[in-house]
Amino acid sequence: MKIGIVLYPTFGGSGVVATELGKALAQKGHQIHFITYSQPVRLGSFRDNIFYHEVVVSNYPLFEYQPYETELASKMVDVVEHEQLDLLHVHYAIPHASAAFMAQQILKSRGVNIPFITTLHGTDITLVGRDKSFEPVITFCLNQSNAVTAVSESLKQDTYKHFATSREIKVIPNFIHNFAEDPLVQDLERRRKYAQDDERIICHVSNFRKVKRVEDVVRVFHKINKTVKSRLLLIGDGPERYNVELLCRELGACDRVMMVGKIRDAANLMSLSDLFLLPSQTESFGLAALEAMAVGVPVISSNTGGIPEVNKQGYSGYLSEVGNVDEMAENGVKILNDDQTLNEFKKNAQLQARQFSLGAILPEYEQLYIDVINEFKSGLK
Ligand code: GMT
Repeated sequence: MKIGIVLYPTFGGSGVVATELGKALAQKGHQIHFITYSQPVRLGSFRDNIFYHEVVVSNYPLFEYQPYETELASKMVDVVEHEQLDLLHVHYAIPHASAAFMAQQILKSRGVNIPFITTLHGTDITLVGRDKSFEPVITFCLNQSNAVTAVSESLKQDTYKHFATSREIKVIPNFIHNFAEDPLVQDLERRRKYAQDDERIICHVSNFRKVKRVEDVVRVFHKINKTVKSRLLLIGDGPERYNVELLCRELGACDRVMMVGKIRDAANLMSLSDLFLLPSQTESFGLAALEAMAVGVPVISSNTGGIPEVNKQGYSGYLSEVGNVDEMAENGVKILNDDQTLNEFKKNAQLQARQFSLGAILPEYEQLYIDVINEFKSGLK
């Protein structure tokens, strides 16, 4: 198949999932055309069957806000026509689904027919999308998409709760392919750059937005460190970073907190740690937690949204109410206190992550593509 994938090219989970999906499909022989405003960070070097089409937004002085959605729709029209694509798959509803609908209608007027699939990722539904100003457009696009998928059952239910749609939404969970060979083996030489052998490493990865509650990460770490000597490794960057730094200073914890900023291969660093913290306010899935589990790192998380579909209570980690930092810290100590318990959780975390392996999830997307293309074609007859 020839598939156009529209995505955010950043470190965010939806961009990561879309890029990894495209790479895996290309490896299976499908032709993949990424359409977005800069080269996706996870794309790496180019491979067979992968093409990248950049959306360039004009900077005309009249525009206070650049018309990205219009440029994106035009680019989709151009790529579909000239590359003769079979399908468009857009990740994150805003504004990709409405741009896809516009492209589909323009193409139809030119005698080209193509279906599009919308994959919902999270805040396009739970935060941004719920904003009343977006509601009519999102509801319309959900109803117009040739298929809609959500990355968790929780996100599917949230969509029905917040939008006037009864259309079928298929749950296809996020996936992972980067498993540690042995969840109990760490690269000690590299680990020693971050902590001493008698210290635990606690880790968090995010875009440091409010919804991630990174201050809770610092508070939970600070409490754990009173009982179990630890270091905190913060990966990523974003608007909350300054508040997080202030809190570290206030708690006198700066010397034990390492902020490494945005890095491409976070899983590599995560594999050096012993515990992952994800205390988010809302999280449709929690891809970062899955990435940690795959390299053998247990997870202390909130029990919000789709996280309980990923992290299993008392098995791959523990879940608590949002904001319950005391319980999160107590559970962290339970896991980190002795090597035997920690190793049990490490093994379980990886076993749990295996349920979301690429090999299990990729065929679901491929089948969906085939079904949507066939159904669309038969509707044209
Ligand atoms: O919705 C967002 O916050 C952005 C999005 C992204 O691009 O990072 O994250 C969401 O999609 C990820 C991939 O499907 C999920 O793993 C994240 O849980 C989800 N984020 C939230 O729901 C806050």
